[in-house]
Amino acid sequence: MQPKLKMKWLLIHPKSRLPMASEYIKSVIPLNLLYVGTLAKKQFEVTCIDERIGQRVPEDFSEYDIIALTIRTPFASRAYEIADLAMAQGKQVIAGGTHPTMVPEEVRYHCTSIVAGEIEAVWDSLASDVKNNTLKPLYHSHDLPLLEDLQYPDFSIVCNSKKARKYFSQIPILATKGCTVGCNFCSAPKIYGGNYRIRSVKNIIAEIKYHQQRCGKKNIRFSFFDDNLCLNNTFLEELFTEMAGLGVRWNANVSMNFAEKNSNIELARRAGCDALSVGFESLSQTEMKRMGKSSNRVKQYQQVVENIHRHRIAVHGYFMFGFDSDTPEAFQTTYDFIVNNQIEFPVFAIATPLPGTEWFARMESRLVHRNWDKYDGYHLVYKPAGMEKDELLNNFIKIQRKVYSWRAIYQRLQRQTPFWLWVANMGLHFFANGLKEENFY
Ligand code: B12
Repeated sequence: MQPKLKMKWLLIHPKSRLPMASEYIKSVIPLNLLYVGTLAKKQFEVTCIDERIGQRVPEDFSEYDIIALTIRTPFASRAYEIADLAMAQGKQVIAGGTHPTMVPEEVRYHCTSIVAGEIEAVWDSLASDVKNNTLKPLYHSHDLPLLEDLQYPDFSIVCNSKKARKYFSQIPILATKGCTVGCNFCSAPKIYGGNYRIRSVKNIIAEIKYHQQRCGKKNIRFSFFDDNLCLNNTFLEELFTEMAGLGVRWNANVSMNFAEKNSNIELARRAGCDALSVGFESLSQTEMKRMGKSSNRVKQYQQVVENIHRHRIAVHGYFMFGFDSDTPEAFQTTYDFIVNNQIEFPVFAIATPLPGTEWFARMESRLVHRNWDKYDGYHLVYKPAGMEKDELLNNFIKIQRKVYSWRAIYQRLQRQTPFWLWVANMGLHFFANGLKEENFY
């Protein structure tokens, strides 16, 4: 008797259709598809295509049984093109990721099944329904699976391809999921319902060692993809103590209150941290309150930066413009704050109401369009209250040019800045100089 052939899954990471998402820019390793692929590989044959690194999605899907797409809002339209083509060829299409989780009612028109939330929560029924050809329109478990012993992803799924050199070398890793801050512009409150889960330290350390073995060296760089690594001090102390001496370098998103405490940062540094990402967002306390991020105390911003720098860690600061109380002066105030405090890697976005968030519901009457391609933090998609559109965009370009001028780079990078941040600054210098207002419409 012939052995039964395994069903074939094609996992796809689509690429935004906008020219800014060029395949010459490196991409981060797709942790979402790695988790999906690692589960699927145990029972099915798995191929992965990542359009961002120049891998081409076939026109003809006859080779595959299941087309599985990960979808975030800025590449949702491209994902729909692929999904519609596969559906027209009679394929079973499964969609998962942030966009289907936030707006399943929209995504369902383009696929057979939606997985809202984490695949781990619904995997057993999803896999058996695939095999029995009884897929349901929606898989959504409201119970969040424990993370304690989260199985770590099998990186061979994406890293064995020749094009994998187009990925950044830093390795994505998760230690926690969720965030209790509850900013109303963020998707996390809806995805995780304000829950915060942590992996066991033993499990995380085992994954770090797996990567050291896989890469054949100790000195490797990780990027924690956690929403907020630092909400449980006991866990962090244990994790950082275990990480010290492993010889790895890493960066992570943290909330401001973590950086208000010096002992935390000292431990992070000893564990190999060389950059911390902090969402300053705005220098207006009123705005922080309005956006549900009162935990950001603007009066403490300078102190927070000083604390981080004192431990020879660089600051990767996120700033957003276009909030209702923003006026042209906000750009100058932010510029002064960044340069005076020598923030090594400032990143700017235009505030964007993301579908499914509380802020989106509030802004709905002010949206200028729902072209998801442009919901990427780099386009103005609603009518701002405190500025004319041109005024906002002009200033948005200007601040990037000023912050990434050679002079300001020199002023900001006076400390022992890690090499990768020099490279990032140089890249952003050229990027900022090439910006034109029409890029943002
Ligand atoms: C790390 C991170 C980044 C990193 C890496 C992003 C990347 N490309 O992977 C960096 C810093 C580069 C980044 C940048 C941006 N990010 Co970001 N980021 C995150 C963060 C904190 C974690 C993402 C992550 O990888 N989590 C771990 C993985 C394993 O979880 P997951 O993606 O949810 O996948 C699980 C499920 O969704 C499901 N699943 C996922 N895919 C699939 C597919 C199938 C078929 C199935 C069945 C299941 C399934 O199973 C997975 C395993 O459990 C999230 C917040 C969040 N919690 O999602 C924001 C988030 C994804 N980012 C967001 C945004 C807006 C951005 C930016 C546009 C912001 C900006 N302008 O600067 C840029 C876009 C850059 C880019 N080109 O992607 C939004 C996206 C919102 C949306 N509606 O799409 C989020 C949700 C944060 C928010 N503000 O709400 N980000």
